[in-house]
Amino acid sequence: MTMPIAGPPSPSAFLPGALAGDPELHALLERELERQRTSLQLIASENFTSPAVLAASASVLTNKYSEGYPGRRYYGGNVVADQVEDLARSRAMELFGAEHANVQPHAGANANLAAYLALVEPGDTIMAMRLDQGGHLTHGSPVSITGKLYRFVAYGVTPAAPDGSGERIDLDMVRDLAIRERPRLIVAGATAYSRVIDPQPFREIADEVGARFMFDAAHPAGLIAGKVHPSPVGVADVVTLTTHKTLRGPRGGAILCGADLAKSVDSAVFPGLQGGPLEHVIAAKAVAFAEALKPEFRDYASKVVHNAAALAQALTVQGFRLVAGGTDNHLVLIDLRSFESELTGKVAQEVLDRTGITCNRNAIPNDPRPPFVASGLRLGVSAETTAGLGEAEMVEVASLIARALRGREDQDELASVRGAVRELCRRFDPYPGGVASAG
Ligand code: DSN
Repeated sequence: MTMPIAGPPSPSAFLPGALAGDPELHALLERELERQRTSLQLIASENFTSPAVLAASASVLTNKYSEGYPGRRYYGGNVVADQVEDLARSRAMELFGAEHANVQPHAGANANLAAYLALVEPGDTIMAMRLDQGGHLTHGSPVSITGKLYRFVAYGVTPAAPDGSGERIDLDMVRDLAIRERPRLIVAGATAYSRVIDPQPFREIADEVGARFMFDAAHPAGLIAGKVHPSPVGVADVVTLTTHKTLRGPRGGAILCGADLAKSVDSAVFPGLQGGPLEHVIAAKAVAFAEALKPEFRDYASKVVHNAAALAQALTVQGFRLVAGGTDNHLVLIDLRSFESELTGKVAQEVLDRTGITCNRNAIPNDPRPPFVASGLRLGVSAETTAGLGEAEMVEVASLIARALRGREDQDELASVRGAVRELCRRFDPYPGGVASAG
C-alpha cells in the first residue's frame, strides 16, 4: 500500500510569533519560506543559513549605532557590540588563518570597493577578470562605480576546446597584460567560473610587475574555509569575501589581510565607505564563522564539490555542454546552445522557474547574445547540499532540468516536473526543525 505523502507543516508554525502583529508582511514571509521549502534553490550565490544565524540577525543589535571599531567607537553603549564584533573578527581570523579581519562590509561589493580604496588611488590601473567571461560586476564593469573610479584592464579565459580543457583562466594573458599595463593591483576571483582558482600564479605575476594582489573569495569562501580549495590567505595582500554563499552565513561581506594593511583596510571600510556597521548581521557572521569552524563544515564543503561534480556529469549525459568541461567547485555553467540552438538563458530560466527550479541565466565566454538574454545557465549546489541532497539526487535534478527544457511547450510535462520537484523538496526540507528560534 502506498502511504499518503504528508504535506509540509504550515509555514506559520515556523515564523516568529512577533510577526503576527503585521499580517500583511507575515503573509509575505510565509510565502517566501514556503517557496524556499518547496522549490529547488540552485542559485550559485545562495544558501540556507541555520536558524541560529537567523536568530542572531533578527536580534536587538539592530538597534545599536556602533560607528568605529571595538574600543574606538563614536557613540556610547557599545560594550556588548564591541564584544560581538571582536568575537566575529577573532572567529574569522581563526577560520581563515588571517592576521586581521574586518567584518563590517555590508556586502561583497562594499568589501571590494573598500579593498580598492585601501590599496590604490582613483585613476590607477587595476587588472581583473572580464565580466562577460565570468568576472564580478565590481571588478570594473563600466556600470559599476568601480569601473568609473579606476582604470580597469581585463583578462579572460582560454578558447573552448572539444575535450573540455579550455575556458580556463588564461594565465599567459594575465602575465602579458600585467607586463604591458603595469597595474597597481591584480584581482583574482569570479562569479561564473567553475574551476578552482589557484592564487599562487597570480601572486607570482603580481610580484613580477610590482603590483598588489587581491583575491575575491566571494564564491569559494566556504570551500576555502572547508579546506577543499586552496587558501589565498597569506598569498594575496587582501582577501575579500561574502558570508552568504558557500560560507552559509548571513548576507554580508568581510575582508582579510595581514597586520601591515589592517589600518588601511579598516579606515577604508569606515569612515571611507560605510557609516554604522550592522552589528546584528555581524553577530550572525560570528555564528556562521563558528559553524564553519566545526569539523562538520569540512564534510559539507566536500559534499558540495562532490554534488557539483555529480550534477555536471549527469547534465553531460542529458546532452548539455558545460563551460570549462565540468566543475571543481560549487557551480556549473551550461552552454544551452549545445542542447538546443534556439534556447536562450532567459527562456530556460523562466521555464525552470515555472517548475520550481530556481537558477539564473548567465553569459558564457564569447556569448553572442546580450547579458539580459544570455546563452548560459548557472547552477549552484551549495543550498541544496545544505538541505541534504546527495549525488543520487543530483542525477534526478539534471533529469528534471532536461525534461522541463525539452517539454517546455507541454503543460502536462511541466506540471509533472513541478510535482517531482515538490516531492524532492519534501524529502529534503532545509528547515525540518523550523526557523521559529529566530523569534
Ligand atoms: N551577484 C553575485 C552572484 O550571484 O554571483 C556576485 O557575487
